[in-house]
Amino acid sequence: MDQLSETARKISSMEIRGAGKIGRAAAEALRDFALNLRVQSLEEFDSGMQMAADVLLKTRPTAVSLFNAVKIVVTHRAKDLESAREEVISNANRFIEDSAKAVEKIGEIGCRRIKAGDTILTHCNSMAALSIIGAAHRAGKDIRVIATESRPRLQGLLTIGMLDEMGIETELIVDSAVRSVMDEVDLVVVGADVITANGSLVNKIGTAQIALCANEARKSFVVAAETYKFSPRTILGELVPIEERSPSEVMPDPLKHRHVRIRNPAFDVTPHRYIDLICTEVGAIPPEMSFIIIKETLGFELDG
Ligand code: RI2
Repeated sequence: MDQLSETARKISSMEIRGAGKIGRAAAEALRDFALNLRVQSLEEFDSGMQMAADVLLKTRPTAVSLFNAVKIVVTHRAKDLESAREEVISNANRFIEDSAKAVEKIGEIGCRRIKAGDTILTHCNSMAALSIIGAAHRAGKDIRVIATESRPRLQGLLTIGMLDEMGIETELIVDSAVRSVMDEVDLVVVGADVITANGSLVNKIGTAQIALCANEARKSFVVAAETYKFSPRTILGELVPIEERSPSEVMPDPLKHRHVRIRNPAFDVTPHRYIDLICTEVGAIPPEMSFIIIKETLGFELDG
């Protein structure tokens, strides 16, 4: 339990962050928990796993990768304790492996949309988006990247570090400079925390403004998202909860003003009409096809 609580704490505090990484960390924590769970019956095993799942699910309410990873790992058809344990462990290992392969495949698929000499704008720090950018660079397309700072957590600084490691020409801008540089941009490539059944995107705060700018300037807006970033529950009519984080992330010192409070929504919603393409590991799709992706790859949740 200690290890599981430690993973939950790290996800909550964003020491472990990025939707894909959160899913993989949850799968790893559940695998290790299952391995060490000392129980006598299948029922006790299932309720122990459910308790562990609940601890993880409480950490970040928006990222559906967490929910999908947990569901994929704990779902088993075994009829006895040891087979259930084995199945859960192999589910977790498969999820971790598939997730890494998916990110690579997205790079292969998405980089075909990038032309030699393109300038790409990206926001926050997405491994899936960086996979596309990295694949384009390795294909010798001579690209340039403009990365936003991504207040308040400044994940843009992680992005510029990774781009620099790859040897890609990069410029860092403050979030409010997006419109000023948009005329120089050929396409925007961002990651995803959630894709809904109607193809809308929930991603790091600021993404929706960037999509509006791109639309107004007639620039392509591309999303990089593994299929486990799609939300099955949105087919059932559920809205995606938007995580509001601590005001101290925006301003470390408490405000002296009595009538002012700081708000810190971590994500926003980009309507599907501003999205040109979603690159997944099973293909590049228009947002309108999201419903089909959910039905075909995540149908497990539709029974309740
Ligand atoms: P990958 C991040 O959320 C960003 O919003 C990013 O676009 C998204 O996860 C996907 O990241 P946070 O954990 O899975 O920083 O593509 O809040 O790495």
